[in-house]
Amino acid sequence: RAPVYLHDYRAPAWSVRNVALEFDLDAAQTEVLAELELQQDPAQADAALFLHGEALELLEISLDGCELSPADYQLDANGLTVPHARGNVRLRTRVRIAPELNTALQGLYLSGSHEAGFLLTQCEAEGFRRITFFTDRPDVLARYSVMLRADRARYPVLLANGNPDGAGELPDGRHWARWLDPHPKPSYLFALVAGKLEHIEDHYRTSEGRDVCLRIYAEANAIAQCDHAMRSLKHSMRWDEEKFGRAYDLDVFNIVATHDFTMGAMENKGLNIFNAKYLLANMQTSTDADFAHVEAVVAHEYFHNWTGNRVTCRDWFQLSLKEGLTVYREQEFCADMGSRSLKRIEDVQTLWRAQFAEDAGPLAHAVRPEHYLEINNFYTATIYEKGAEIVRMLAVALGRDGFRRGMDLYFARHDGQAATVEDFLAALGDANKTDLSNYLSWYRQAGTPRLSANGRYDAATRTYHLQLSQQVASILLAADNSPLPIPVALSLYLPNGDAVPLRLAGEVAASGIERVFVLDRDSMTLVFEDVFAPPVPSLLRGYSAPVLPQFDVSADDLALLLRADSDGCNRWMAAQALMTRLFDADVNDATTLVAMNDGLAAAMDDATLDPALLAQLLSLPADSILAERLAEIDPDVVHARIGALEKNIAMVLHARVLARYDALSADETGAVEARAPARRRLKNRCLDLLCSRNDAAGIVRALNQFENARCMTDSLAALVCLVRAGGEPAEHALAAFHARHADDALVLDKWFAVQAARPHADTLDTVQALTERADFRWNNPNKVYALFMTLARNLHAFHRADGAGYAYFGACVQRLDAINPQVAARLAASFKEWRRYEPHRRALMQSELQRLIELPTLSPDLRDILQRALA
Ligand code: B3K
Ligand code: ZN
Repeated sequence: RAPVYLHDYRAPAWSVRNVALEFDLDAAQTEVLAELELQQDPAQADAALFLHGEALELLEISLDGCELSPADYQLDANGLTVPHARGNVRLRTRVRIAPELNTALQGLYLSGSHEAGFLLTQCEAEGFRRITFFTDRPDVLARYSVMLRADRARYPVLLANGNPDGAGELPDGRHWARWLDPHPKPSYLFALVAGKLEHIEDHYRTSEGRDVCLRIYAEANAIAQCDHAMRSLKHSMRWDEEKFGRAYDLDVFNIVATHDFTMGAMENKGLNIFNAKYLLANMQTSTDADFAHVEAVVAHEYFHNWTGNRVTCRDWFQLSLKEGLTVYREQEFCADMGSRSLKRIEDVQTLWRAQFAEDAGPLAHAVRPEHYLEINNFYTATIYEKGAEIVRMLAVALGRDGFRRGMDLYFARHDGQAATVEDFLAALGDANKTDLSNYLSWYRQAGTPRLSANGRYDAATRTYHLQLSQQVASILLAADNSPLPIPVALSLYLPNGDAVPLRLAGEVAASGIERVFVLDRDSMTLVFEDVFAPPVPSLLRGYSAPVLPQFDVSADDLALLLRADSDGCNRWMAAQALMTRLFDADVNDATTLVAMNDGLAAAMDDATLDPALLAQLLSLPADSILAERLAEIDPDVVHARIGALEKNIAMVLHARVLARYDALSADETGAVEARAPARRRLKNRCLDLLCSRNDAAGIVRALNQFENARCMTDSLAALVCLVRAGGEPAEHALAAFHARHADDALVLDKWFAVQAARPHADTLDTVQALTERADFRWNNPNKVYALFMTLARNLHAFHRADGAGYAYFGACVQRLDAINPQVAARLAASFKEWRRYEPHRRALMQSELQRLIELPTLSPDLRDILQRALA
């Protein structure tokens, strides 16, 4: 397979105006009749008509009503060429596909069992070509009319994009339904669903006066768990109207839940399809985090209706144009629905854990890459999370009203179009009479830039000189290494905890205690006047740019921010910085240790602090972030240092933690109401700390909480503590948990994951044994991720010194590649940091990667990851 390059982009030689599809649906064999109204670009009059198509059995083909003979066209593994077609033509094809053999879950496939399952589609990025012959690229926008026919008993519900356009009976127990989508769309947004599904229904009246019928479909045993998703959907619809002036544009909005889905969810026009994990929610079976995920993903897919569907991407290089922007919108929605600083902390955690690691290794790529081998491998933390950070920087730099003006212009200009990142920047810039084209460098450069800050206080003149400078990432891949525009939101704090009114030299008056300065050169110095004591700078407030901070501040400065910063995110960043310094010093740094311990104790004594923020202040940075601090990663060292740090916190804060746990535990009601999740979060972080030294006091509480839990959050948190401690209580709790939830696939995923996470070398054998169980399915991505994504993060088992973890994991990737290449590729990316490890493990990982890449049969997806990882 040859790489695709951005600079090779050409407008489509052939476009489709209208398409009429007819499906005769059946799990074993489905026939698809397609009538395409094709139009040739007059500027490309020599271009042969080429349509993508994969794994399609061509039964019939005609051009402008004339049947074609095999001499009139060419078929190969990639598609169909009709050399003599010219101008405007009507092409009709009939193909046969086999949904139930489709384990890759791209195109039309079967969810669930042969007897009771239902049919559904996943087309992004290039799955539509596995349904019919088509110009399967995002810049071909067509109007779709879809006729579905199927056996009524087996497939009573028939759904497709757009609005319903009639339904009726057919002979032999069959029936039909027709759907019309008035909005031209790219093929990746096509969807259909057919099967035995229940639904819940609600209504929403848009600001434009349109009555929309909202339905969520799920299998009968899950339909009672869809209410939270429905609420989230209505909140999202309202929010997009209020915050972005975007209303919904069809008469129906349907969502369908499936247990068999490679990704989280899919924004198909008017027919979103969800991994059940991100749709179903219930206090007895879902954690508070699950509830939050459902809200976020429902919002995300809904927001795509404007950022992705109405304005789509010109080509897949622009993927972040829809994904980064939609993640940003989702983040803002969640911030408005709950706690803004908490949401920001969680997003920064994800960015640091997933994106920074990606950006520092061989799979690093720009937010807008220049080339790809397999686009499905680019649904990454960089495209999503870093992409969202770029949009956030633009929003910070433009301010709320300026950003809204820019978005309005973006929608006005590009509605109904396939756009580019340049279009986006131009619209935001033009609406604000400013040039934002320097932000393009953020889209073009891979790697995480560093931001350093050095302050100097001059007591004589009462001035504070703050020098900010940026350094490009060492692994810079793109040719473009120009300085980046970095919005730095900052405040200055005096030792007493007051913020300084900010006045730069030359300004007449101070304006506010927080300001944003855009560093768009290698370095700049800000001079603040009327600063009456040496201040502590609070930088990147709200984490205003996705950079690696390298600030010259003392442990005492960090302690001040941890105590006094009015920005919750920066309080948390200060705590993280203290913990990171202690990790670096293997906890042997008395000044930092005192600063952290005192800071955390003070936070625990602050009755006004949001319990969820306190829980975050008490949490260590993720293992993987701390591991990155070492010149060569030795999992044993990482584990030992983290253990020492955790035990120090547990010991120093023991009395406070115990008291807080007991108080929160006595108050627990198991409710969903707004403040309950924050309290549970703190309670369970306390439990975690109480159990970290295997003290009886902790284990007894964990057992008690497990037995008496009123909600999944509490029962799972206790189970995690018990399993980590091991022994009989762990076995007992695991058995009880399984017995309670044996029929619930999503809860079983948790049960699998908890075991794969146990910090012990033997976990490898546990995982192997778990795959032999009847309730584990190799062809179900959720089960596979529960075991293997978790295993890959397990320092003790995956990184076993004897290499057994790598060998076993590699064998599983190999096995999965034959089933679902995208899943195999995602798992294989877990090896991406192999070069960062100490020599022994590095060699073991390398040889496993080498073994895999030499396999005789390998999917393009997996090969792409292996090649890049080894390059
Ligand atoms: N756009 C989809 C992801 C499609 C995955 C393709 N392999 C989900 C989302 O980002 O909303
Ligand atoms: Zn998305």
